[in-house]
Amino acid sequence: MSEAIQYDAAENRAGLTGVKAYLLTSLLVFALMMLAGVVLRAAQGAYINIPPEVFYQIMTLHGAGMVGIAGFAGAGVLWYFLRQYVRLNGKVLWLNYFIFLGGVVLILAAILIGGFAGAWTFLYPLPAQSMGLWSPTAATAYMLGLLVIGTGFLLLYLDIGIALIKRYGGLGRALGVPMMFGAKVDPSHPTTVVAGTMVLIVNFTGIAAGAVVLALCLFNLWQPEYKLDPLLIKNLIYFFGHVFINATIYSGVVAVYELLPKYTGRPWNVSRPFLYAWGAATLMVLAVYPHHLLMDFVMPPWMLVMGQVLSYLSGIPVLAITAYGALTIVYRSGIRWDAASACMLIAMFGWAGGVIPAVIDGTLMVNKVMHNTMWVPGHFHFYLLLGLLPMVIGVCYYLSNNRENGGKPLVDTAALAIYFFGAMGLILAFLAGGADSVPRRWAEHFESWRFLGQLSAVAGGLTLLGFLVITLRNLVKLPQAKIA
Ligand code: HEM
Ligand SMILES: [Cu+2]
Repeated sequence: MSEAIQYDAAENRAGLTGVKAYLLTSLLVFALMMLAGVVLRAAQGAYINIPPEVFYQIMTLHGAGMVGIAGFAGAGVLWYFLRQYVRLNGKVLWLNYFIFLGGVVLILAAILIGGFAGAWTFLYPLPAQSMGLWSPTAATAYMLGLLVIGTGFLLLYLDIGIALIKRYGGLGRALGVPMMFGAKVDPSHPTTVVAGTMVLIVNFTGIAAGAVVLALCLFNLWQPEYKLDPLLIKNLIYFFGHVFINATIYSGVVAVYELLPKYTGRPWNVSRPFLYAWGAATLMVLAVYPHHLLMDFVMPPWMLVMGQVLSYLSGIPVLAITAYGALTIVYRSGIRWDAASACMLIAMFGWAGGVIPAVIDGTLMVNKVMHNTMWVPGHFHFYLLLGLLPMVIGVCYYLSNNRENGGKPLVDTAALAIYFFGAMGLILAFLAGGADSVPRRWAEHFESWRFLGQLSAVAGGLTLLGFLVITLRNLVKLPQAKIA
């Protein structure tokens, strides 16, 4: 069922250099965007003084840059492992790489030259009504940039989708649907194929919705008499945004499924609970997004109730089955610890830890108080900094160290520790701000809030420092690493 795909030399080279390019580009962009984040926190802590419109430009850059590169890095990780089981096209991987860069240029121009500062969520009618801060051209460049990036991703997913269908005779089979409903469970069906199929289904849907809403907003920008329904637009944007950022983790988690078995010498086989969890997540990730609209009282009540109830259910099954699987596979396995295997365990911690404040905020009564406070950046920085990023970093280390085997240089251990504790400090200060009702997305903070900003500026600086060392180490080793 799962004998590995054979690639010829040229295909192999295109694909594997592509994977390296994705990973290294991601590390560099993550580092640059972290610097932007530290600047934001330093400004909120009044360590530095920047004009509010510049704060919002940097915030837009940080938000859009981080979300985009998170998706890009997740795609690189998923692609690398999935190509073992289905025949993926390295040229399409590269095509998406260059389309992505093209989109980035548009977005950078919109923000840095055009002064666009409408936040990565481009909530209608903000891009069109800038109160003179940016022109419709700048807003166009920004939204066109997102549209271009989305198109690249859709092409990449198209190739993945075709490959999955060719190999497994349908997406349902790849996801393991027949095995959920009675067919004998085939333990050799790859976990990565199940996860990859889920990501493909949800992210294709999410990005397609994103493309629709971007096209509508672009049209409105140049034909202002063509009015849009703000509530519908907000629903579409958050549907897209929720799915896209969640899909980054669901892509990255295949690293855990693939690497832990290699480090422990124990297989990670699919089981019925595993398939149920991923099957349920496929549906729920698409339906949970109204938890972003809990304070929009004009929403149909049933949707808000669905948003709350699914918030409890949506993330939990896959997280539980993965965390449980990870713990049982590691327990008494005599696992070989190095930077890569340590990252996988940090990732499980960060993902699980970040889900807790997320679920709390998905509760209507809590959201009444916590909505748009620092609690929100608190939860998503938790599972992105300590969940997704360790998955990506771990894969970089795994590929960099390949064949060198063993050895855990002190510098890597130290860099990871600094990164970890810096990120924890940053996250806890965000959450403490949330508990104190400090609003998110405010350029200027009251005197009494500044201490938390200063604390996080230092913690964020440490995070960046650790991450820079990690980046440099991989920048030196990964390009020459022989990977298969
Ligand atoms: C050194 C690390 C980081 C620092 C210091 C940092 C700092 C910040 C700050 C200060 C904000 C604005 C908070 C506010 O609403 O007032 C923010 C927002 C945000 N950050 Fe980070 N961040 C870091 C890493 C990351 C990472 C790794 C990601 C994703 C992979 C990320 C994604 C975001 C997103 C999506 C927003 C929301 C922007 C918006 O509200 O429009 N950040 N960050
Ligand atoms: Cu959400």
